[in-house]
Amino acid sequence: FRCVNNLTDERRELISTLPFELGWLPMFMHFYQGFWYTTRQLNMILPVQHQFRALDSDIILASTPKSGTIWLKAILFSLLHQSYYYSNITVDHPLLRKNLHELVPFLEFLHMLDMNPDLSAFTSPRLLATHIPFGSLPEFMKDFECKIVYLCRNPKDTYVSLWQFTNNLLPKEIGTTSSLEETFDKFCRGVSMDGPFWDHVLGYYKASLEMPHKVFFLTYEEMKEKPREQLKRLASFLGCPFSEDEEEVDEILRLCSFDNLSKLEVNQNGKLSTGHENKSFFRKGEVGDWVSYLTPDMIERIDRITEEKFHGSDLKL
Ligand code: PAP
Repeated sequence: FRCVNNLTDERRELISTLPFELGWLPMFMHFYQGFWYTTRQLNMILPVQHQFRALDSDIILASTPKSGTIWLKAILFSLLHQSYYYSNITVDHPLLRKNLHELVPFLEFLHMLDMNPDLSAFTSPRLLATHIPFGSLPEFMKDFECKIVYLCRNPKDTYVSLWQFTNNLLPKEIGTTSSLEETFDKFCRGVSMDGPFWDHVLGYYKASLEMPHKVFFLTYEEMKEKPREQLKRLASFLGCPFSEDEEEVDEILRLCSFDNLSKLEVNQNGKLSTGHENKSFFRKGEVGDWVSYLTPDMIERIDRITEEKFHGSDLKL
């Protein structure tokens, strides 16, 4: 627990009762309410569960880690501010100056930085993000009126993206890479940030079937394949459909493209207050990069798990 600030005695006591295992980085992960978290993550999630008060107008972008959250943050932010910024979109859009994780913060981080964050400065509707699994969202959000947009990605690309991201976080003295075999085994056993990956996806998928007007389910691959259609679907779900003139759709997609965002000065050289380099959120941005990393055995294992976990649902990733 030594590397975690703000760990109250109460949280320390709770965490010490949970099953734990060494994580991908040289730190422990804990099994809480069916999912795995680092100590630091749990220290952020516990206060959110007790303190976050949603507004009916809130829009929450929920996602599995490394599913393209930052891309969807950009898209949702642009969508919600389209009339306000449209006239200046290419000149003075906030996306051109700020990292998306600052413009659309994770609930978990807000509550870590400040025990009672003041969200009143956010314009309505508030756009916030989270990686918290559906079943662990704050209790009163179960009867929520706010809308949730959920994003996930095929497990093989998710794994590779997470592995690459983790390698960037490894302390220099440990070396530059964490073992692909070891982390892959952990991922398959569910021991990864907010894992098991498949349970995370299923939780939101079921919620989207039960409450389609409140939970919108989207995959990275769908967004890549038919971005215009998906953006229009998103806009009508959020109650801000586009006019007949589809120029705005294309303008938002261009503004939020990997090519555009990754080349911005702020995303090439900026850093978050957490110490993460902005560029680490823009690696390749492609579907199917896993073919360069996974062996046939690994592919067979992960595909089998996906099939077993999603059996009985019509989910395909
Ligand atoms: P997070 O969990 O740390 O928030 P997240 O933003 O969900 O990360 O995912 C990062 C992935 O989205 C990266 O994938 P890769 O490692 O396979 O390359 C990143 O490159 C990709 N990404 C970021 N921006 C875009 C974009 N505009 N279009 C498509 N993919 C993108």
